[in-house]
Amino acid sequence: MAVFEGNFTQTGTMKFAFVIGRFNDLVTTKLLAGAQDCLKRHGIDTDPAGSQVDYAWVPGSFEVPMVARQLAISGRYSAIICLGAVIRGQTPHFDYVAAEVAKGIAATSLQTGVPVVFGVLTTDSMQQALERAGIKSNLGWSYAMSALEMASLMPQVFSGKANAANNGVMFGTQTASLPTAAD
Ligand code: INI
Repeated sequence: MAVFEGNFTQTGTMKFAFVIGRFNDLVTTKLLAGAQDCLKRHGIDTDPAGSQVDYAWVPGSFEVPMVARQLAISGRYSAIICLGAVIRGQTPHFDYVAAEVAKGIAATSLQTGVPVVFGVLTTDSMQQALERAGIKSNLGWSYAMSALEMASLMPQVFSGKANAANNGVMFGTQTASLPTAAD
């Protein structure tokens, strides 16, 4: 039998996409910077002109799952990192946006088999959000770590081989069984 476990060392062939909400971009740009720092320090070229990381900006967290799903279906990525900041206001709007983005990201991951990281802060105040986006710690860093781990783990799970040599490679032929854009 086998132990399937991700690692953080064989990152040369990995490809990632970020989907980032512009709403509350004071927070989301800081989450992005933290995540990029983590990827860079694990050997990944985060330059948008390079071959390892793509970036998609969307108006707000509500739109994040739609774009994440299309990117996942493309089969081009080892993992997708979704970043957003949903901050409670005076109305119930927060609850609708937070619920939909969480459900949408979970569904995208489950339906496609591509790891989709839930990097959306849901906080009661801007202060709480900023504390988690760099003032105290930067959760963007942790979200990138989750992406690296899952990008390394999933090929092992798919192949049934622990520490498979194809660590982190996108799912290649397995995209044939993914839902299509028309689904
Ligand atoms: N989008 C966010 O990412 N965070 C929020 O806090 C937020 N609030 O509170 O309204 C928010 N709203 C915009 C939403 O995500 C959509 O972009 C908009 O409704 C258009 O579909």
